[in-house]
Amino acid sequence: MAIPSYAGSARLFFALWPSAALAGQLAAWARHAQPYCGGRIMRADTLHITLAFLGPASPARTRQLIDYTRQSRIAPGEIRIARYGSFKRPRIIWAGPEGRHEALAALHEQIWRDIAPLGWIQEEPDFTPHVTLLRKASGFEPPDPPGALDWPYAHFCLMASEPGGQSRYRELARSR
Ligand code: 2AM
Repeated sequence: MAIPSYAGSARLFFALWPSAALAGQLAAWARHAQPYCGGRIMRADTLHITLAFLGPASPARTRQLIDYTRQSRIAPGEIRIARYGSFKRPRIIWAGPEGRHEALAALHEQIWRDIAPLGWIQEEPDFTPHVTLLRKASGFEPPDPPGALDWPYAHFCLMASEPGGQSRYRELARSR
């Protein structure tokens, strides 16, 4: 796959992307919370869990990350999306697992360990796996969630968030 011409200004991140069916169910979670919390509902095709956020990368470093992603293999797992949560300062309402998800935490650590030799240093404070459902929320007391969702995963993706702030994401590579 060609490296996009905006490489350098795009922000890169590793993510788990849901199937279209699961994204539709997550979108229903967003619609369910919106009357309570306000904010802007994220488009179903943008919903994901970020495993590691890198930020801008030069074309050469982007190529290294694409190669890393393509040769990676992860243990398949499952996430039970069972709760709403919120980040008040960025005004986000999200969906995520109940409690700590050991396999996701391990995957997050593994990715950062693997890309350290490429010069990437983990700057994220702590890892809270979540799917952002609403942005610019005005209320932070979401309702009880609809029924839990089971999210099986078998690979992760290297994604580029295109400049412009419209939540336009492009897959650059995926693991095996
Ligand atoms: P958010 O949904 O909680 O805003 C693309 O922007 C993805 O990277 C989103 O999942 C976003 O999380 C995440 N992201 C953006 N900036 C980040 C940062 N500084 N640290 C961690 N994750 C970030």
